[in-house]
Amino acid sequence: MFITVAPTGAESSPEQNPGIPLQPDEIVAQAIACEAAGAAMIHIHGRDRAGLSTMDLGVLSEIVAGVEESTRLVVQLSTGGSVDDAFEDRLRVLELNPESCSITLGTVNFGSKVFSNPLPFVTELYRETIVRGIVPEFECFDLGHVESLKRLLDEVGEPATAVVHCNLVMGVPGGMPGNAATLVAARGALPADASWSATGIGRSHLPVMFAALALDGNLRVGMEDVLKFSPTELVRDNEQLVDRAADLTRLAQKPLMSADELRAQFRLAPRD
Ligand code: KMH
Ligand code: ZN
Repeated sequence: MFITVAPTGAESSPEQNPGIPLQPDEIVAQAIACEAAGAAMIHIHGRDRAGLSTMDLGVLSEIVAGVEESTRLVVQLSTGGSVDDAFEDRLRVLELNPESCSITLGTVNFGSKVFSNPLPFVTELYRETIVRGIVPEFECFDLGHVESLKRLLDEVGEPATAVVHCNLVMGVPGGMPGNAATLVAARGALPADASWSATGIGRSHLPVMFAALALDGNLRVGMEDVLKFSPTELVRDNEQLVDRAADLTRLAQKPLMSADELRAQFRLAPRD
């Protein structure tokens, strides 16, 4: 199995947790530590100088260049951005030809905001990944998104490298709850042979991780999803979260994949 780290996200602020890496050099430094702790893939969001979400290609390129120079992590760019990012900016991210990108399968309430993903936009994103040879990670925030994924695959065809990889994002206020029963249902509804990981937001982080391990799933952890390490303690940095996930994985006696092994599983070209 493998661990993805999502170090930054688009919504959280340093006031909530000063450990979130926002600027490219901070993200790269945490990426290096996370790879050493056991991560194989990194899910990247960009922030501007003020620390707000940006999909500026210059910022994203700087992060990608730094991560590629200092680690072997599989690079996944977010096309989700923040709830406020425009469709055209989210689509333009693919011009950077990352190895992987996220694609969310439907619109979902996101706390008091709306994370908008109309199906024509989702389809356009997906078609572009096929043209460019990018491995999509299908983000499912709700059970309905799993059904939309199956319809998308039926309509458009298989992904660029024929690997269907999904991430179940659980516990967003407005999405599916982060608990074992829902994970069992969502996992059961995925296309046969799909690769999958799960991530629990906030308080659902540990229950989702335990349930995913029990179901032979992969894990996504990181400060995009969780800012408290325990009810009384803030997360120090992303390495701390990857360390804990790697410890649990070892306890569960599941070998961890390296980034290059994940590349091979995703049928991506090997990196020099
Ligand atoms: N920030 C969320 C609204 C993704 O990266 O593709 C969307 C998100 C999903 O984080
Ligand atoms: Zn994200």
